[in-house]
Amino acid sequence: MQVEPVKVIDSHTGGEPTRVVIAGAPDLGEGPLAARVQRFRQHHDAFRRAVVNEPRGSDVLVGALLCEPHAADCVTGVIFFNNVGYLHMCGHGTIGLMVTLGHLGRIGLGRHRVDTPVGVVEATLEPDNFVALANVPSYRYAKEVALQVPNYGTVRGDIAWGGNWFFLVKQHQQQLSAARVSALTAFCQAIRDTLDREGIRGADGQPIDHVEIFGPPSSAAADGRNFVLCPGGAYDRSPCGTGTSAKLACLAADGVLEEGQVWRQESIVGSIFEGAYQREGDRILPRIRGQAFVNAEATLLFHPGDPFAMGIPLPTDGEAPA
Ligand code: PYC
Repeated sequence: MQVEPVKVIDSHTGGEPTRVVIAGAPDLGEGPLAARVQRFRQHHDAFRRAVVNEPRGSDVLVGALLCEPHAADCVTGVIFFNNVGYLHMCGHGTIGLMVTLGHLGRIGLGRHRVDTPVGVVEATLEPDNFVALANVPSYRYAKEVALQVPNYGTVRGDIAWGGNWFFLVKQHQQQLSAARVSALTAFCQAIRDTLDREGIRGADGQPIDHVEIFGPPSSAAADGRNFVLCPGGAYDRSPCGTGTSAKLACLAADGVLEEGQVWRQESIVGSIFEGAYQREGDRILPRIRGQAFVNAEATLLFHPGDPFAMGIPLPTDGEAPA
């Protein structure tokens, strides 16, 4: 069991929390970050649970473990994780990370490279806690895949990569309002269960672990609203950086958003990310801009007599996390 205290800084990006581990993390060795995630998963998964699961954390919390970058000229490496496993990339988390590094005085305003398990991303720290993230190349993998979803009937959606795998649904009977979070969660969970049952996956057989549904915005300040179900069952309070990248890839593929044109994506709690893209071959290069605030500096303590010092295990713990 972990005994050394762990230093963390909490922030939120459009309402979605990120907990950056700045000291006390296990040593994951050297090499590409994709290999280091495997070591994290195989040898230190209890640390993940201890940082983000109850009783210290909650289902919605995303953890960010800082590590030495492998790629050249990066200000840091980062591995994102949540209540059930590891994220390939995290947009809101990178925005929170940049504001956190700024808060610590480790970076100044301007452009910085960050190493992640799915490649280097660039993020620009701007005044007033805004961050513009140049995310990984994104693309639509499949268009209008029809699912027979128990209790909901036929649901059609696109499969797209935006740094994580998404199933994106434009047409449905759901009203997107914060008061309907339970119903929206049940709908998206039923979609994800169907994807799993039918063996529908992203490229290289990767699980589609995020479901994103769309509706009209609540005001003229945005172009659309979304609700995003994350892998561990929580919904994203932010408009989801990787989800907005996947959305941009679909808008680009449908020819309804021009290169450089801004798409303002509203979340279910009303926060907004601005997104735009440039084409690169058959991919797009998404740029996502949002704002984050540091809201706690804390030390996580591990009492030897605490039966839940390493977090309350979920029923899925012990299964291979995504
Ligand atoms: O912002 O990319 C994101 C994200 C993924 C899961 C939660 N937030």
